[in-house]
Amino acid sequence: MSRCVRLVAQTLIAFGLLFPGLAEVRAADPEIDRLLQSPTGKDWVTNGGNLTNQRYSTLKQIDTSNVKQLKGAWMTRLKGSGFGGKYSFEATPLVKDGIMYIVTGNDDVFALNAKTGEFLWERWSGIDQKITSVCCGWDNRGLAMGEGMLFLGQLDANVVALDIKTGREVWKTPIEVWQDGYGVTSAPLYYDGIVYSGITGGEYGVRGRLTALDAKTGKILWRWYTLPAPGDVGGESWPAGTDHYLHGGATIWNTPALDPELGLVYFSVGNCGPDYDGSIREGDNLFCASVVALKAKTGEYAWHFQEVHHDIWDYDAASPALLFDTVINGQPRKGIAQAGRTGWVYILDRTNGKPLIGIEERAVQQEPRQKTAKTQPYPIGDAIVPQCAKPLEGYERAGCIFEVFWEEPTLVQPSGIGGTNWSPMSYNPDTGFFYVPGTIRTSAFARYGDQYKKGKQYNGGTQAAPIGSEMSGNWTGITATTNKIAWQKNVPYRVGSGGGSSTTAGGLVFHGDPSGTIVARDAKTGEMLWQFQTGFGAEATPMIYEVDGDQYVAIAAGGNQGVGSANGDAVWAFSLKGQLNPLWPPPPPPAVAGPASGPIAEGADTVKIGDNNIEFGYFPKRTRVKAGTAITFTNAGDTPHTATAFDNGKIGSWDTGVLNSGESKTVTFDKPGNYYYICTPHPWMYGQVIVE
Ligand SMILES: [Cu+2]
Repeated sequence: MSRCVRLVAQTLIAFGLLFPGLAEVRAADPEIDRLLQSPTGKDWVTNGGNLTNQRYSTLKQIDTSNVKQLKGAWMTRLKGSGFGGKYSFEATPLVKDGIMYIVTGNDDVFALNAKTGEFLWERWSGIDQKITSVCCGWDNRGLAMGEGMLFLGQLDANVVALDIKTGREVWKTPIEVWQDGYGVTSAPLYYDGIVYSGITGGEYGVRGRLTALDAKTGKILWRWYTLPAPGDVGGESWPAGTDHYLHGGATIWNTPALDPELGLVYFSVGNCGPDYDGSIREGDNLFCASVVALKAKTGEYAWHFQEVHHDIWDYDAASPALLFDTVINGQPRKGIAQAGRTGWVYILDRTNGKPLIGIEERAVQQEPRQKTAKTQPYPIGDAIVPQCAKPLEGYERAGCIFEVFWEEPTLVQPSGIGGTNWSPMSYNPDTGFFYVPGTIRTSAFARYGDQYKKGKQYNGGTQAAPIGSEMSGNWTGITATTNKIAWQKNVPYRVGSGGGSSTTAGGLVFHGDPSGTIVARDAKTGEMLWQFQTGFGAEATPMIYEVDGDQYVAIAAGGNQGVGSANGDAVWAFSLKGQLNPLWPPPPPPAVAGPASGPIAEGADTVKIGDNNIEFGYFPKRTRVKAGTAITFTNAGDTPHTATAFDNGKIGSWDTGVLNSGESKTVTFDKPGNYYYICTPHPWMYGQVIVE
């Protein structure tokens, strides 16, 4: 080895670079780029910890022997930002040099002293409160940093750069228009002068894409469309002569990962639109429900792997893709893994997108009207959630994963929200396990027709959970080299739609819980070693950092509107020197679907939707009236809602239609009976009218 090469090698080892083949010569922000390429330690400078999205911290002051002593070091309430029924609080804080940066569901950003929780600056987004393109709760999954700036995507489809010292806006680039159905909920990724952003709108007939922006100026460098035009790679997977490629969804819910040595950026792609109606989009429908790799500099296509062909179940790839290195059959391998809503972890070779352990294409049940795909990929290994629905009274059809459906409601597990929804899994190189959040829930799938209308919901069906069906969750350690379950722990509430996991060299896995607790588990066994009640739904992913020699674990606690956990605006940090005790538990989220519990309003002939700052609910939820009563449904919220009959999964025997903010519709109930209803754009909202 020449002296020069040796010096470079020593420098790389000193920096502990993950990608040792890479010698970065010029970078726009050499320090951040070095941290992004290194194992995560004192600082946590990007959503997934570093470019791998592993969420693995090398800090080990807190370990399996002392984690029981953890207490609150500080707790800060973010002045009511993102506090309310329309919000979820899923962001992972970033920490650099003792300063924490956090964004709320209202896209407001706060800088806090990471040692004390004191405010350093705040930037209120001022975003339009009447945005109608938010499908699934107001949410922002986090920030990126580089070149003295913080970067965020907003629900109004702007990507914004802030001065990291003051919070002052440096640039703002509209990557789309919210009125056309677009928004951003994912945390961007910064690397080597480029900001990569996903986009949402998969339920609004949009055209998904990854957008790369110049970090300095905000100028759009390139866009790569997840819906190929005719003639593009994958264009043949859509019906010829149609414009589905402009409205077929395939949005990006989470932060990409990046391998600088291979020069590739990786991301997971969401569902096709209309979600539940495959009849009008014959073909595999690339790149819906896929993992995609592009050349990081130019956005040129490198490879893809589609997890679900011609998806009609909303089984998209929503959780972030994660890079890891391992050894299989004595060979070092470069892996990428993604936890799907199907309940499987898809483990691939990140150089070429081929399965690393094995994924079989198997023939599946057919429904010609839905133009179903002939085969579906079945990963070798274990699914983390049950993949067959139990029969339920009132439903004629129930089946397992990929069970077909048309207009007759059909029970299927996993549900269309997973398996694993948006929440990130983590990977611990010491155990070789992924730590995967799972939702256990049934969907009653039914298709109906839908017309594309600009900026409006475009679902083509529903997947509401049957009234009275059970909903729960689990945490699973999956062995990365076999895709088999190493350990699994059931939990009472759904996880995987809000918070994910992080893991440490101290042998621990940290995650939040909808009941409000933050939990530490033994990374080897899954045994719960510590829990602490934060006082609010703890449905964000924890992160780990160090200030002045002390290790901290931090989590945002503000609830998740889809799960129904308690709202809040808190950030907690825990350390071995912490003095703060737990708070009282908030009301738990529902573990059974529907309006089954709660008071009945006698004689109430008005129902408000989204009233009282609880956007995704009916008030009263249950009412009892005499036959012949006319009930007036009024949208008192910000978002368009409906009240639509839900009879054992069949919808629409009566319907208010879409009510915009302030609009009302009266429905007369002539016959005695029990009338359940849902909101079709938000099928987790339930109401009940009992007619005597
Ligand atoms: Cu609604």
